[in-house]
Amino acid sequence: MFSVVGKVVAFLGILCLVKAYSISPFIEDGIPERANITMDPFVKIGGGYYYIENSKTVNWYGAYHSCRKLGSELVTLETLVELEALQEYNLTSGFYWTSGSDFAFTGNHVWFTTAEAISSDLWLPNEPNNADCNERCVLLSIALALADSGLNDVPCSRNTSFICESPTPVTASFVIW
Ligand SMILES: [Ca+2]
Ligand SMILES: [Ca+2]
Repeated sequence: MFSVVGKVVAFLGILCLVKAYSISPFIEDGIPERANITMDPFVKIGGGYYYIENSKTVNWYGAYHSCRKLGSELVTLETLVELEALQEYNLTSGFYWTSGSDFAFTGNHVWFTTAEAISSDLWLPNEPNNADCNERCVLLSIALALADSGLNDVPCSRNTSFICESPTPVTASFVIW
């Protein structure tokens, strides 16, 4: 995305030199409301763009594969605010795969896509517990109440729904005079 924006800016810069136009570029995160552009099948929730799969259930690896096919990643919850936004958007309770796992080091749960540690305030009570020494993948449990929503480590073979998170799009606009 940035390389495309860079090329456009370079092109307009040349145009500016040749024709003596004055051009001011503006680059911003996300898609402004005025642009009327959709990110289908992703929807904007809070500050991010997500695809919530409710109709089919797959194991963690199948969920990862499905998100990659959409050019996205399994959801990564950086903050409690992000969890809150998803919980408020989702009007029904449900279970969803996230990108969390402890594949590399048992008990050291990280977001698979960023390798960042999972914040301790996102877990459900008494989780992660690695029950039967067989829970390596991180499930998001969304309940009707935020207080009952959170993360749980479960077996990666469980078939469940999933949430994909798209990289934040960048919008470039130009004023020419
Ligand atoms: Ca995120
Ligand atoms: Ca568990």
